[in-house]
Amino acid sequence: MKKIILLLPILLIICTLSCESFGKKETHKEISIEKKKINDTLVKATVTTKYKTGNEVTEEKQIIQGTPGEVNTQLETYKMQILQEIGEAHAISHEKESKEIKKLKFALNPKSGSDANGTVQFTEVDGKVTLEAHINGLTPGIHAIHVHEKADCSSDDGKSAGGHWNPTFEMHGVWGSDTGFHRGDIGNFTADETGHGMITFSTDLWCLGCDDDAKNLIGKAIIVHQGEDDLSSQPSGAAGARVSCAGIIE
Ligand SMILES: [Cu+2]
Ligand SMILES: [Zn+2]
Repeated sequence: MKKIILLLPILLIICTLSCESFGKKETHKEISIEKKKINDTLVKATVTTKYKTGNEVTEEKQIIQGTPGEVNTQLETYKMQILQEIGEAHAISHEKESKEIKKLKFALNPKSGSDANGTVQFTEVDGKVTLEAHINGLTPGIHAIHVHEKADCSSDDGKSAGGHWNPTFEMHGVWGSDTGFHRGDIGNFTADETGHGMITFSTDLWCLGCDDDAKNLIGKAIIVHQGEDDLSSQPSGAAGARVSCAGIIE
């Protein structure tokens, strides 16, 4: 009995020395990496580092942009640094790869005394732009739709939008034709008996806000015509009045 009483104080002292780390809060670091492909040559990686100490969480974001090779090299270096700093055991790493999607949507407004209204949406994924237009209030039948050169729908007849967008100085024609075509020559679509029409169109010859003037749609306009594009008359297919207009702006 006497022996036990003597031992107790010694045990307590040992504990205050070696159990100090018990009370010390550990910091966990959680890293998530999100890679987005902007186009074939450009990748953007967002590295989010979360530091968790007890209930406290702080977050740090770092953006790395460059060619896929450059980004991967930088990410590897960064990951090595973190592992050295905190030890593999405490690092939880998530990696997610996704594609950057750009989306723009505009209202198509009636022109030339028509009732033609609707929406046009552009989506860019992986260097390819898709247009989707829905129009109501058209006369039933075939209508032309083009990209015109200026995002200016201010005039009543829509002529403020200028002529067909033709950054490559080619002839008006069928999209993809060997004899040339405007980068705005989308073509025709049909409105049903209720006056509704829709068209989808995809191409890698367009972009939304890139540096290539021969591809960039920003600053141009979408025009829907009263008539059909004959796909041969110069300079614009003899498609008649401009019945709906939308500026493509960022
Ligand atoms: Cu046109
Ligand atoms: Zn044209």
